[in-house]
Amino acid sequence: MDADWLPFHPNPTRPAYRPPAGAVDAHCHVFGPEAQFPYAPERKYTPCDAGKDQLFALRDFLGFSRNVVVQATCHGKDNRALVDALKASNGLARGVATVGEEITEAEIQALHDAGVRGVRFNFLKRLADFTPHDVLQRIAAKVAPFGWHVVVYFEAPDLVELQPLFTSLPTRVVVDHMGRPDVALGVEHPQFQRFLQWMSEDPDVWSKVSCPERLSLAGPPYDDVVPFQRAIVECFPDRVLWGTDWPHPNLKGHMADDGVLTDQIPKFATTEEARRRLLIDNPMALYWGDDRG
Ligand code: 0GY
Repeated sequence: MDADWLPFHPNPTRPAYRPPAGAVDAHCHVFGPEAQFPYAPERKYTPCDAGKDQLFALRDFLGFSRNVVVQATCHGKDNRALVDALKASNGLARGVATVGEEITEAEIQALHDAGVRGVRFNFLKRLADFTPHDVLQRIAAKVAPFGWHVVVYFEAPDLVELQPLFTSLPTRVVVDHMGRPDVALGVEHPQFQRFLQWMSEDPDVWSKVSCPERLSLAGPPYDDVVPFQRAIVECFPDRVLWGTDWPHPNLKGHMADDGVLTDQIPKFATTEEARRRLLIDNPMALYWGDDRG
């Protein structure tokens, strides 16, 4: 299978906005290299190789201190590339894995020791095959004793159907990319209001205010997504995370410039305190909290 999407930006802009010391890029991926870490046979797309050294170089270039590396569907339940990156990071990266219900306690412990702090459930039909909800509940029950959370990736119209599952999970639930709102509908539309309502009712729900490049209709610098990001950051300052989504798998049409994405941060996190929570306090509590005694 050939790569069927654009390669990551070869030469991102140096952002004018400099993140505070200790800032975390809390959503990014590593892909391969395929020769060392083959892609999963059941994958829906084949990415370009995007290894840990390139990720860590981008981190330094943009002015971030740490990464949270999220397992993407193209590596399936084979977390070796993720674990390899975490181990090479000198404690500066934590991870979110994909696992099956067959995982043993010893295997969870080994992932935990490598720096994994969550599992990801992916509900996008174009990315992953359906997994019965009782299987997902059993996975969540297995990882909950380790203090892990569940990262969920879904599209806004599916929240109604998925909310009972999410509410039943015994862990925190971290939503990828704001639950992919339809930007054309606007923040006042019941679809996005339902998302805000859910967050306000359930203190265990967090959201990443990431991926404007996937949601925007206007294109860079993605100003049409700012009202959505800003609404979530202002309502739930203690439960928001941000990430580049490097290397931006499956982007078609244009490739995101990670410097442009970084420069977007002050538009929706408009105070120094909001940015400190978004980029340092929240991700540190979620991913490095057990390091602090
Ligand atoms: C993202 C978004 C996408 C891909 C994946 O696991 C994945 O393959 O999450 C997407 O295609 O929208 O967060 O990287």
